[in-house]
Amino acid sequence: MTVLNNNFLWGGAIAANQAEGAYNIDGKGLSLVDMLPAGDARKLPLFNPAKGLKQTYDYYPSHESIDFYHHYEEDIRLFAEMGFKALRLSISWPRIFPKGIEQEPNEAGLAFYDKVFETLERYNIEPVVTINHFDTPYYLAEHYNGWYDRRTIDCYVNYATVLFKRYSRYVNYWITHNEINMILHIPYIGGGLIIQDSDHREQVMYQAAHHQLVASSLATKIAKEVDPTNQIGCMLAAGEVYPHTCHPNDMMAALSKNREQYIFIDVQARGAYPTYSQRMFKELGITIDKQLGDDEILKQYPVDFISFSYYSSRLESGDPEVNKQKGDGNAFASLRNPYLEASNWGWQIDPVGLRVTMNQIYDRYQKPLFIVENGLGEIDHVTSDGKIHDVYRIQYLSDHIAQMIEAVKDGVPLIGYTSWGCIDLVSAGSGEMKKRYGFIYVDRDNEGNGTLQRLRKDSFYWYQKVINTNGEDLTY
Ligand code: P53
Repeated sequence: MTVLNNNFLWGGAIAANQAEGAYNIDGKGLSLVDMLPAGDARKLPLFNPAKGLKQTYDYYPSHESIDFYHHYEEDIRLFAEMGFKALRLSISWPRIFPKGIEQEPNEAGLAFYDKVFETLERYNIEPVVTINHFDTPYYLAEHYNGWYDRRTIDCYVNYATVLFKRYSRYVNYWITHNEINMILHIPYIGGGLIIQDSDHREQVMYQAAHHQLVASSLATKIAKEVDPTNQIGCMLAAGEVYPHTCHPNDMMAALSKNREQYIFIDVQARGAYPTYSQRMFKELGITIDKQLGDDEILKQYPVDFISFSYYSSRLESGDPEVNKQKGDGNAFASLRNPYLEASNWGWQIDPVGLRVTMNQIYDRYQKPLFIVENGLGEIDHVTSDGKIHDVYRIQYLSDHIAQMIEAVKDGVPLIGYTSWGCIDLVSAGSGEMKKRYGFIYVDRDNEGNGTLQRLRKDSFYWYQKVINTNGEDLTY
């Protein structure tokens, strides 16, 4: 007896800005990530674009990336070979609207995704489409300060409308913004924000997030008008925050930290800012500038499902001194949990945390969930006979999928599971290729050398079996 439905959407996830390359081909405009270098040099422009974007760099990893733009047929064929039922991918906004402000879309950009969707259809793979995955046109960052400017809502709505009209015949599942709460951690790629030292940082970030929320509801409205069967999801960078100890102050601090991520999903799933936001905004010294009708539109058009990424749980203390020990292994700073091991990038591995997180999210919203990212970024070695024995990745995925199934047994309705970076791609946080997530290895290194040849890792065959048995056989 399988626990998961027969139509459970097993698959993988990629994003245009990390996979496609072809950054200036067929009329594409510059994206936010096209301005970011790799490795340590990435930190300055990523976290402080007001300073870091003034320089030019030798190498920009997104410009070629893994060249999915020219390899999509081969890559989709490999996904089909694993038995994928779904592929989560994003559309590059500046491929469709190079600057973001145009009225008419770039036909060559649209034609590319026609071909991708036709290929997926041929293999019976359901596309799950992120409309904005860290991919606001760079022009809007430069000229509007991205999502801080209300006009960006109109640009997005125009863009989303084009997508719904063109692709609703292929696409049922849409995600309006990737990891909406990431705007608080990496506001440049989350919101196209170039925050100056003199700015009130939180004011800028929460105002921009408000515009994203309004845009998401407006897009939901239009999606339903174009095709009532369209399913719209929000997307959270999830991961339960645990209290550092059982001290009540630590518990309260963890609760507040969790609210910092749930606040946007509270709006998208329930249709209104939660009551705790009033005190939160007051203490941050910010006022959200809303226009007449904003609250109404948020109320009327909540999302249909909650999608999220899960890599790790986090820890928070109520003692500011203790919180100073947080590591920066991740865009989410966290204290070390003594019960968990960490990856080479310091991401703490917590499969049970996935079960906890799923239950928390479902208890909160009672809407279907969709795990649209989960996985292990690690260094892989190719043996002399072209094999990649990535047992560490298999173990990570097996342990997480086992806990995912526990959560489904707990009663959580789950649409699907698309593991992150099902084919190796450029890391969002570090720009590296060395941090690999894929079932499929891509021959390309941190400096952009390599043949781009695709190789099946051991995890490829393991995941094929998992899908084939609908999650019954996770052994390795
Ligand atoms: P990379 C940080 C923490 C949690 C999720 O991240 C994050 C990030 C961004 O660094 O983003 C998601 O590539 C995101 C993907 C990203 C993936 O996690 O830094 O949606 O675009 O690639 C993994 O290892």
